[in-house]
Amino acid sequence: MNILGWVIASTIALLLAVPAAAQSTLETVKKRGQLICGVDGTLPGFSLFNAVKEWEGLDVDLCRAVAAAVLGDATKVKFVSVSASDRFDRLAAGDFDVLARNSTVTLQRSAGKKVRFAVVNYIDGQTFVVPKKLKIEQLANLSGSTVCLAKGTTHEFNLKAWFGARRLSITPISLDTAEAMYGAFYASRCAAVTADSTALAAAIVRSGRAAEYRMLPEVISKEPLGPYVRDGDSPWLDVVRWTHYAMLEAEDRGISAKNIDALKRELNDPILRVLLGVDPGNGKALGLSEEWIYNIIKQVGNYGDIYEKNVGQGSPLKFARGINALASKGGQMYALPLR
Ligand SMILES: N[C@@H](CCC(=O)N[C@@H](CS)C(=O)NCC(=O)O)C(=O)O
Repeated sequence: MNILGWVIASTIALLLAVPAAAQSTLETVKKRGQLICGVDGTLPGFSLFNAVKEWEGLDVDLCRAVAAAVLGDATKVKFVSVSASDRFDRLAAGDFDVLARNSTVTLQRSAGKKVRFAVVNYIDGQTFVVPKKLKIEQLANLSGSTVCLAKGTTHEFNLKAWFGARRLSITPISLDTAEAMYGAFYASRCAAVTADSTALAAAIVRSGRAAEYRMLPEVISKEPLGPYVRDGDSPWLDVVRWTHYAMLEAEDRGISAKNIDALKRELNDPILRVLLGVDPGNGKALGLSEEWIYNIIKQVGNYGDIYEKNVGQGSPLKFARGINALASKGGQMYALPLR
């Protein structure tokens, strides 16, 4: 065998011996030309297939922003509804590229598991709703009662922990879906219903019977919600994480869809130059075009825009920014440096 033949033969042997590295979801999404996003689908404010057959919500817009960052087109997303119980298994199995389903970040959902949280995009907490006619004013008054909740959520552990720590008794009634949970509650099968505060408020408003119910004042848990990706795929985790931070940073700097073109022409601010990709680096580091932030903001908006439109003053929910305000405004939303 001559030298060339030997080189070719040994290269082939080497290629066969080394298993192909698993392709990053980033490459898969680019090749497919579409992002597949696992969402709830029935949750006003977060992910809802609405009456005019369009997807809307904060989680939906996060997915659109990822599509804008990766594909330059926020419309190239397919949304898949997924239940609370099998969301992480379906993500691990590859049914979708990112899970954006009001999913709480907890240690045991990530560490040692096949999925990883990418970032926190909304801070929530678990609360309770009761019929006003029961005259229950505070959570401890529910002692000895039943509480409806949804299976596969963080809520059963939190519920038992809160009552257990106070040596109070409580009986959880665990239903398969949110629909079954509210159905059971409206049919008076339980004294209270518990969920993430915002989901609960949205569902009660949507029932059209909000006047009959009261939300109790206690918030019993931290529910930092955020997108999850598969473990072992850091390029993809980075894309999802920095997409959220890009929207936060844009809000902090007053960059919106309306003024971004004008700002792009003002090239004297070095930070803006890096953010908007005039000076390259951020895009290359992520495996994206340098226009990625421009595309997110131009096509989807900054975090404040998507917050107000979906859950804030521009929505039926009218939630104040509260803890979800920017850190620079007293809240807890803080973008790590995009440079
Ligand atoms: N954030 C919690 C709860 C997420 C969840 O799936 N909540 C359900 C039921 S509590 C939900 O919001 N479903 C939609 C709805 O309530 O309409 C978790 O990650 O476990």
